[in-house]
Formats: sequence, C-alpha cells, structure tokens
Amino acid sequence: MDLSQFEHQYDPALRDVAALKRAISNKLMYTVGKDPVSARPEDWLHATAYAVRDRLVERWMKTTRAQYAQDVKRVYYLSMEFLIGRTFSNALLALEMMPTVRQALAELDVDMTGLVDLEPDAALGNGGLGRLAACFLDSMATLGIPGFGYGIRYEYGMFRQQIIDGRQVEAPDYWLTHGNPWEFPRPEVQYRVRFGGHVEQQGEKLRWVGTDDVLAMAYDTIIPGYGTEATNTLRLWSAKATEEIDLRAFNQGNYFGAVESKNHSENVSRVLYPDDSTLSGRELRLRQEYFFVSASLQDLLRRYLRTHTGFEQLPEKVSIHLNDTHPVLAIPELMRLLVDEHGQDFDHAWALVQRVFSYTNHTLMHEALETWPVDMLGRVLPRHLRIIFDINARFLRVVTDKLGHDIGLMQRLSLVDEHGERRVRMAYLAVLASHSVNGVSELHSELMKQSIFADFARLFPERFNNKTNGVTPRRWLSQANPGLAALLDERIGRGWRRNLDQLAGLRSSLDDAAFRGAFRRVKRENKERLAQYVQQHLGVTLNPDALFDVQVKRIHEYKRQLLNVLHVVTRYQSILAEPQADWVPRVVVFSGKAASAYHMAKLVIKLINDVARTVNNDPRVGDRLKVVFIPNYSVSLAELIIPAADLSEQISTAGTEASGTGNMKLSLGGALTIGTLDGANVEILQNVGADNIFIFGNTTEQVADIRASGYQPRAIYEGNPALRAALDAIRDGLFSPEEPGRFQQIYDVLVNWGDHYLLLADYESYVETQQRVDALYRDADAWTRKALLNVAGMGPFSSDRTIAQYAQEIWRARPVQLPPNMPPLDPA
Ligand code: 26V
Repeated sequence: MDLSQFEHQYDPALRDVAALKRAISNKLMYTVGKDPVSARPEDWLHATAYAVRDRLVERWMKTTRAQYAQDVKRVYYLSMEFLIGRTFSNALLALEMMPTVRQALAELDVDMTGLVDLEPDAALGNGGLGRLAACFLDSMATLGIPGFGYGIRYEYGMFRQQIIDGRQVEAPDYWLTHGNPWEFPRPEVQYRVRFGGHVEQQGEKLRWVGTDDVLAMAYDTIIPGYGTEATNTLRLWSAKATEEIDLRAFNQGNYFGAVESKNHSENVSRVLYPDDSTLSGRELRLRQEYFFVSASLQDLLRRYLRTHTGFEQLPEKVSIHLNDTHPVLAIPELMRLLVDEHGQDFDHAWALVQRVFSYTNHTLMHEALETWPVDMLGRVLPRHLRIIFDINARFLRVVTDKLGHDIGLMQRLSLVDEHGERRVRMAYLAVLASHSVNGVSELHSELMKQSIFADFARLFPERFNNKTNGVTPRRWLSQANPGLAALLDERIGRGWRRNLDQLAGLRSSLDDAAFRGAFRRVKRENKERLAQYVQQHLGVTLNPDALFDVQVKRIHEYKRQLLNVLHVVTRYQSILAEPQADWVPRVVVFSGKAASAYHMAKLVIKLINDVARTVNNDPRVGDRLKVVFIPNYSVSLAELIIPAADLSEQISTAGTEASGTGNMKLSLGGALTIGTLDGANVEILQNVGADNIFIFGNTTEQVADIRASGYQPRAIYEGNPALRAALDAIRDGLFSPEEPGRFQQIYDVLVNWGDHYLLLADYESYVETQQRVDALYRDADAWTRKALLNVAGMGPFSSDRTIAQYAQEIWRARPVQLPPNMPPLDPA
C-alpha cells in the first residue's frame, strides 16, 4: 500500500499558538483547578494534555460517524497486554503540534522539555507481545483500519524494578496516582460478567445460574493515526462491584465485610501478571482473562446489533483477533452468547465463530503454552467448560469419520490433555476455532507447523500463515530519535513516516561523506544523552566514543544474556592479560526485568551487576571496558537507550525467539546486529545483506542435531581455555569475593547439567564474531556505511506493512473513507 499519496494536510487551527495558550490556561484553571502562580509542572502537563486531547476528539467523532455511515467491517484486537508507554509526545507528533505546544508553553513561562519526563508510562504489558499490540494500534489508526483494542485497565502495571545491592527488587507500579488525562471513563458502559454457579437443564436449554457477578466498566483512550484524521479506540475494562454486593453486606451492618467483598470482586483488574515465562495457572489470572473477554464480546455484539438484525452478516462486519491464547475464552463466550442468549443453534453458531476469529501464536516455549485444569474451569466457568467439551466431541467425531479410529491421534488432537491432571489446551482451541493461525516471523511460522501444531497443520493446512512483526516508525524513529528523523527529512523528505520503504532512498547517499558525518554526529549525540543518564543514575562515566553494545529485553535463559556476560568476562580477562594491546573501547549495556519467581534470571541480573562492579572499578581496565545494568527497563527507557546503540545483541538459541521486535528498533536506529539465525533476525539479514550484519552460532537444525546426539558441554569447556577461564572465574568468586559460591549454580547449569539453550556450543563463534565487530568499528567510515545500510533496509519492518497484510489477508477489512466535506459536528 503506497501511503505517500496521503501526505499530511496541515490543519491551520492546530498551529494557532494564541488559541492553544488560551486553551491550556483554561484547562489549568477549570479542569485541573489550579492558579497559574501555584501550578506545579504536573499540573501544566495535565492542562496541556487536556488541551491536546480536545483536538483529537473532533477527529475521533468524525471517524466514528464515518464508520457507522459506511457500515465498515470492524477489527477487534483482543489482548491482555498493551504496552503503550507515554502518550504526550506521541499525540503531539500525530497532530504535528510539537512546535506549537512548545511555543505556547514557553510563552506561559513553562519549559516543555522537563514536562515530558513527568508522564508515567502506561506499562500494561510484559514485553514483546504487549508492545506489539501498541504498535499495531498505531498502525491500524494510521492506515484507517477500523480497529478497536480491547484489554484490561490494570491499576498496577508492570512492576518497577529497583536494583539494590545488585539484585532485582520489585516495587508496585501504581501509574494512576495523578490521574490519567488521556482516558475517558464511561460509567454508562458497563457489563455484567458472571463467575461460578452451575449449569441447569431446562427442557431443551441449559441455564447458567447461581453466579457471582462483577461489573466491567469501560475506559476509552483515543488512538490517533499519523498523517490522517482517522483515529481508533482503545477500550480498557475496569472491575466494579455489583450493587447487590454493595447493598447486601452493607444492609447486614457488616461494614468491613462489605468493603472486603467489594474489594474482592474489584481485584480482577487490579494488577498485571508480570510473568511471561511460565504459566502459574492461578485462578485470578483465569478470571482476568474471562472478565475482559466477556465484556468485550457483549460490547461488540451490542454495537453490531445496533445496525444489523440477525447474525448472518456477523463475519462480514466483525473480525476478532486473539493476541496469543490469553483471550481464547472469547471462543466459548461467543458460543454461549449466540446459543444461550440469542437462541442460535450450536452448529450454526460454530460456523459463524470459525469465520470471525483469527489467532496469532507468539511463543513455542512449552512452559508458556496455556492450559487450564478442567477442575478449575468447571468451578469458575461451568457453562464454558461444557461448550468446550461439546466442541471437542464434535471435532473428534469428524476426525474419526475422516481418518478412522486412531487413539494416538485422538489423544494428540484432543482439546483436553488427559495425562495426569486433566487440562484444556487453549492453543488447540484457538486453532480449531480460527480461520487463520499465524506466527510472527518466517522461521517461527514454519517451526510452529512442524512442532506444536503439526497435527493441525496436516488437517487444516490452509489456515496457517506468517505475518512477520513490525514496529511503528512514529514512536521508534520520529519520537525516540529526533536527530536521525531530522536528518532523514533533509535527505529523503518526510514521507517515511507513513511509507517506511522510502528509507531505501538512503542508499544513494552512501558515498556522500558529509552525510555520513552528519549521521555519525546524530549517533554521537544520542550516546552522549544516554551517557548523561547513566552518569546521573548510576554514577558511572561512559566514553561516548566507545562502542555501545546493547542488550535490552526481558531476562530469560533462552535470550542468553549469560552468553553476553561470558564474552564480557573473556574480554575483561584478555584486557588484563594484554593491557597494552590496541583495544576498541566498549560499553556493554544491559537492561531488562526478570519474572519475580524466575530464580535463574534473577541470578543472572546479580552476576551482571557483580561483573559490572568489578570491571568498572578495576583501574587496570580504564576506558577499555565498562559494563552497566540500567534498572527498570520500560518503553520510555527503550526510547533513550535504543537510539544510542552501535551494536544490537540478538543472541537467542536458534529456534527459540519467535520474532523479536527490539532487533528491528535497534537496526532502525542505525545499530548493527550481532545475532543468531533466529526469529526475524533471518529476515533482517535478508534485507540488509550478509555483509551488514554479524551472524554467528548454530542454526535451528544444528541445535536440533546437537540435542539429539547428546550435548557435551564439558568437552567444550575443557577444549577452550578462554571459555574455561571465564567460567572458572565466575565459579570461584572473582566477581563475588564476599560470597565466593554465589554463582556456582550458573557454572553447574552451563558445564555439568548441560543447559537447554546450548550456551557453550555458541561461545567460540560468538567471541570470534565480537572480534570482527571490533575490527570493523576501528574503521569508522566502513562502520557508518553498514549502519546506514541497516536503516535503509528497515522499510519492511514497519508495523504498517504488517497491519496492511493482516487487514488484506486475514481480516479482509478496508480503511474507512473520511470525506473532507463531512458535515460540521453538532456538539449536541
Ligand atoms: C506469556 C505468558 C505465559 C502464561 C502466563 C502469562 C504470560 C504472559 C505473557 C506471555 C508472553 C509470551 C509470549 C511473548 O511475549 N512472545 C513474544 O512476542 C513478541 C511479539 O510477537 C515476539 O517478538 C517475541 O519474540 C516473543 O517472545
């Protein structure tokens, strides 16, 4: 889709500084309730946010009206996580209002620079999956696709990570302390969500009775498109106790009991589960999943029924997308609504369901695949369990009719895993109910068909497809990297914001030395900005001329931060051995959170911090090597760190990282990748060319072979003196003299037990490749050319491309048309 034709039309009303000043002053007085003489910076931020939000509302209503008038197909993106980050700068850029707001505030004697940092992140997600959902919202709006995000308005987002004594300590993230000026509470939009009770037969029909109910109340946030008036809505649900709960207990005079049960039901939307590595199988998590899915489906059906009768048109007017299995209860919930509440017959309802749902898988890791105990499901959602059993029985009957009676196959295909405690396999339910099942990179989509869904891929080959992830260039280039954005504007024009393929135009500037110099200066300024932050927050001085080597992502064994540490230790030991050699100064930056119960990940954080302390304080090392662990990785920290990177670490064991999206953001910011042939690294390689990326290590196939033939880590350890020295130093307490045995377990996992992620098998290739990185960095000009070719090759990794493919190939949804001559809004 060529978007450049829709070049942004400037709205002169948005450039009126005087009008904006009046608006901000009015908001400060009448909405925030503050006198300018006593207003704190937070008050100014809120006043400005309200003034800016007003300017989005008109577009929002225009879009909504056009959607109704055109009876468009709507896409509902169901996700337990939306990792939005900050909204202020994003909104200003969408409206092209940055200079106007800056000037209006300056004329009010307020400096905008500091204000921006006061806004808390909306951290309603764990990592890649949640951030992808946020990028997708941005792209759907920008493409004019009528997309609605549905999720949970957690009161506590992703925990705040403090590093105390080198260890992670979690603190709650109550992000709503000062209120959220971007959301519109909708007390008039509430649905009853039922839990528990039991199912009764009443003649032909089943009735679900005796339930404990919770209300779901909507909060809406406007999602602006860029370079278009189109906007979308993110609707998040918050739990409220029902009136019965309030009244019943209060009337009995049991005040504390009343408050307690009110709290209990409102706990459903209290806190984001911060574990993206293992399924804990906790009942509250199941309740969260059902809570938001039920409210969303009631809401979208009501919207559909406002303008349609009967359900025949449902698949032409509604697409429901499942972001991983977390919202999969939407499937039995839609069945229940259609059959029990709207009198549809079961088979007919199932046929509709299969045309409405589509599903994305984001991980092949066994521990993260969702299954729910049959017992628990039966207790919390008895009607849904019955529906799942009915779906399963019908499915297995059809399979038997087609393929004959094969017990082994039945057990493998069944929605219910009968080994041990019986559990429902949510991913299988998703595949069975969806007309499309996609992975998030070419490699991952292939592996998905060969591994977890092999039997289903044989039964329904046409359902399976790939949609390689992408990232929004508005946040990750325009907002996070204003220096590079300005340079691009000068060189190739402004169109890349809506058509990232235009970055390819940079290739013709490769031989322009002045341009390469300007590009290097931008990177240098970004590095200085990060160095200043590190100085302020960690008290470590970084040399901005050093190579900035960056690994930022959740701490996970499969992502192999430990492999990175092994290289750091090896480098440290080599520097001590040959201090006079010509070292390329390096700064190794880590940032990321560990799940709070993930012991190994937390130990890795401690090791990184211990190594950092040792290396940074060793006078023999000086500037040659610095190591920093930046606490509390978040969207806003990513916006600071990523543009400052020279080298992007994407070093997961081949076959384990579904896609990665940080890899794309870093390349887009002009970092070179050192990476394995995993996830979207493979496609990054194809787009930047083998000469412009550092690929190392075993391939997916080789990994499988090593595992099959018996991985022998001790032999590798004994055969490689540098590796051995690094591991021995860690084991013997070189970095933890106060507790020499602290990292024994890490040594044991890697050397004696043979870790599942084959770290030692890739060590030699990794260290050798890091030496090639040094060699190239010495030649600043050669490095810059390759960095530029990375930026130039990132066009396909825009989430606009991804969303255009979802819209055309899965959702069959088209952009809303926004006629410029829409009738003026009547504020009544
Ligand atoms: C997993 C789980 C496990 C069960 C309980 C709660 C919970 C919450 C989140 C997750 C997330 C696992 C999936 C995930 O984040 N995958 C990442 O998705 C990115 C976007 O597609 C992709 O780039 C990453 O490679 C992939 O790890």
